[in-house]
Amino acid sequence: MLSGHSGVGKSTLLNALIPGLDVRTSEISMAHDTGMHTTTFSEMFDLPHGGSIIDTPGIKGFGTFDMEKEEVGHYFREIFQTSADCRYNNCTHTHEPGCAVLAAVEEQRISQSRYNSYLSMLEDKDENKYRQGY
Ligand SMILES: Nc1nc2c(ncn2[C@@H]2O[C@H](COP(=O)(O)OP(=O)(O)OP(=O)(O)O)[C@@H](O)[C@H]2O)c(=O)[nH]1
Ligand SMILES: [Mg+2]
Ligand SMILES: [Zn+2]
Repeated sequence: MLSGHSGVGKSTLLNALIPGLDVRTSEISMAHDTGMHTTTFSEMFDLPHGGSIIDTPGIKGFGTFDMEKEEVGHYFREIFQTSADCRYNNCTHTHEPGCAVLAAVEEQRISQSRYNSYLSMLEDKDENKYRQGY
């Protein structure tokens, strides 16, 4: 069974092992310099010299499953504290008027890199990167 992070080349290896097989592989994402999800379900193939091999979908990063989108900010101490001053209590701190977190990032009271990490975790939720069951 081939298992490992998404984009490490599991399906590419499989295509190399089985002549004629053309399992879908993905281009390296230019934006993140990493592979993108390609294999979406596990599948078993017969090897030419006997035996079988299973290709599985890889995970893209550490899982933030079991966490609601609105909850992501709670795990960033300074974002959580600052969010008490946001105008809306369901503020996602991305575009809302009166967002205290955006103001704090602007004024460098919250570090840009921490805020970027927050955004990338939100984005993960949007893309539904993490499959059920992981
Ligand atoms: N440079 C380099 N690129 C590779 C290698 N193996 C795979 N790639 C490239 O990495 C990208 C992702 O490969 P995949 O085979 O789709 O990755 P995967 O592990 O099956 O990914 P998931 O299906 O998302 O789990 C493709 O663009 C491949 O061409 C390698 O050994 N070297
Ligand atoms: Mg694959
Ligand atoms: Zn906010």
